Amino acid sequence: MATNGGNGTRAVGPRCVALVGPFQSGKTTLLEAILARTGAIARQGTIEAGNTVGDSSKEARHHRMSVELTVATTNFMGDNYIFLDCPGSVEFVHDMRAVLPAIDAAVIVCEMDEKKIPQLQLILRELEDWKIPRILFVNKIDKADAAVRDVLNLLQPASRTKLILRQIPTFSGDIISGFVDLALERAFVYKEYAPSQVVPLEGDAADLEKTARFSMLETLADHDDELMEQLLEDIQPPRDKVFDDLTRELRDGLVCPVLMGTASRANGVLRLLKALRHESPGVADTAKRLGVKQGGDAVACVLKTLHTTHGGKMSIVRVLAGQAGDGTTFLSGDDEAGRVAGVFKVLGQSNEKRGPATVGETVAFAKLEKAKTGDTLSAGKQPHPPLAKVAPYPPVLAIAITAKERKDDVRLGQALTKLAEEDPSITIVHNAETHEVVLWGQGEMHLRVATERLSDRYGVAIERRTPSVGYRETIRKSITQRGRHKKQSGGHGQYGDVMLEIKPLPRGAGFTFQERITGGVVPRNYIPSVEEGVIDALKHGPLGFPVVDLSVALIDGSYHTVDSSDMAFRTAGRIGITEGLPQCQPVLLEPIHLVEIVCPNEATAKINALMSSRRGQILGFDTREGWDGWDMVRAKMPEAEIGDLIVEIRSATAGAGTFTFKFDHMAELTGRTADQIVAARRAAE
Ligand SMILES: Nc1nc2c(ncn2[C@@H]2O[C@H](COP(=O)(O)OP(=O)(O)OP(=O)(O)O)[C@@H](O)[C@H]2O)c(=O)[nH]1
Ligand SMILES: [Mg+2]
Repeated sequence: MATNGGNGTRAVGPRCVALVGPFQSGKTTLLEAILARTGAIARQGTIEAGNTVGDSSKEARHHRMSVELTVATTNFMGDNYIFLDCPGSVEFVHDMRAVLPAIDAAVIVCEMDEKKIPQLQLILRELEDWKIPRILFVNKIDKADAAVRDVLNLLQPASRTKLILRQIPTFSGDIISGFVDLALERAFVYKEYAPSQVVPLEGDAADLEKTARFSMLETLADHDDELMEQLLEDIQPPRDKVFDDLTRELRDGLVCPVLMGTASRANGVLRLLKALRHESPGVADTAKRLGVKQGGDAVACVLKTLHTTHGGKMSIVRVLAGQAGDGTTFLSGDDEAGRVAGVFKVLGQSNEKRGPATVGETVAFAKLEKAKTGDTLSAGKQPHPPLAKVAPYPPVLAIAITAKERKDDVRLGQALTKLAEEDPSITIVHNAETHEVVLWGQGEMHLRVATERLSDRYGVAIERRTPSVGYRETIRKSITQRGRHKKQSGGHGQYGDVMLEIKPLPRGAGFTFQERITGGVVPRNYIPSVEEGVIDALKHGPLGFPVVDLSVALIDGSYHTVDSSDMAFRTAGRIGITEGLPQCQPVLLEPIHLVEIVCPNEATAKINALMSSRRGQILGFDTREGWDGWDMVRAKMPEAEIGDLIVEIRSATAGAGTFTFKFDHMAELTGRTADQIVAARRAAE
């Protein structure tokens, strides 16, 4: 039935469709309904029973939310489909963002919930930016009321493209019992876990249908002059023309159709599948959008990287040209990505071995040891230019971790490498100064899941702490201080004697060392050792922190022909500093960062208050460029206060706000706060 596709044809070949949308809108439940409806699974599971194909990892089940991508293969009316169930939480958004470039279409699952509009807007923007054809599925219609008639007014502000209502609900009493499809002009009543039943379109519903259909056609006519004329002349356009327009305008990203249903009862699911079947584009359009030529060697895009307990490393890839299977060697850029050792069909946690993958298919390739998420793989002699690598958002929250048992240190290192490979939105930083391993991520839950994976999947129990703040100390007063090291204990003695001039330097100047020795009172060859001793001592000042912004000059001293040595002068230098600094009025320095917060503008006042309450100095706020209804607040803020800032920003903005920060300067800190920090440091030592 090759009708009503763009230019008259339905897309062919396997499709790759992502299920995206705000947190908890019902994506995983919708996937379940789709899989049951298409026969991939026998029975529709539920989140509550913990038996869904999506969210089947231990962490997802435990938290009752999606914490990673789920891939599911099915077949609908003879076509292969891969559905990518993406997490809705902003903390796990990278798994969604990484798959977007290579998909054919997205289904945005949303609710009639005003609070979730900013989140919806964020997701729609990403899809709009990538020019991904998209369909909105308004879920949880079983909980909706008459306000559903206003659904477009609620949702339109989140979308820069025009939304187009494809279905209107029909009521039985207060409850929505079915819908009218405005393109088909047919009425349906919902049946639980079964296809909706066609019923006569009559009475009120028929009148409402006429009006709603007219506005659907008007929107379509914005991009079709012929249709516009027909509407002006009151001519009913033929049904095929309406479908052709819907298809073309969806594929070109000119409109975003809105369907509705109840995923938990599989209502509205068949209509959604049919819209995907007839109207959404296929791999030919996607390859064209990405600039991948057909007819040559295989080209594929890595959507996700997994380390499985039994199969080793798996790369979820979409093949965008050619064919690849066991033994195919891939290049990624100029490097070899590896050789495929096993092709698998994926359904949630289960993998089934299969033959080579051809254009359009999404499969798991085993053992591509060097492939990374986002890589463009080429099976030819030449690398393929990178298609679209999505950089993760900069991390916003950190924890310091250590293996509970020393013997696990090496395994922890290996596990962290795998963890970061699976999830590039995690960053691991080794802080040489504090000897901390710091795990940076996208939020509390993200980091919690990361540590659960370390213990459950990789068997490394860890302890977590708040990471250290990068405090420093400096001095306010200059002095001259002697450092003398003399030891006479039989045989060779030790002798070193230096006079040091210690002076504060301006903020940011760091450390300088000079020598102003006259008459060789300290022989040349010992001077570097004096400097080493000084540097040693500056690592740990009288307040317990590294000392910065000072100059030390060696101005005098004495030596002994037999007993002096590099070692002795090093010790003398160290003693001079250790004894001198406490007399220089040491003062604590804390790092101050420049923070930029973006938020929907109704939250701006709250954000300002939040910044002030955390010792932030607000520099100003402005509308966010290119973002209607959003602001950007800029402030300077101590690092110590940034710690869990994201948690409060999210709670003030229904999860939509976020921030970036970068180091600005070190500032003196005195008084109670400083005393507490110094006392805590002493206690820790
Ligand atoms: N009433 C009603 N509840 C639903 C429907 N679909 C899902 N739910 C419930 O909504 C909650 C979230 O469902 P999920 O399928 O996990 O939602 P999700 O979008 O996958 O969530 P995240 O992936 O964590 O963002 C669960 O308690 C579901 O049972 C629906 O159509 N109607
Ligand atoms: Mg989910």
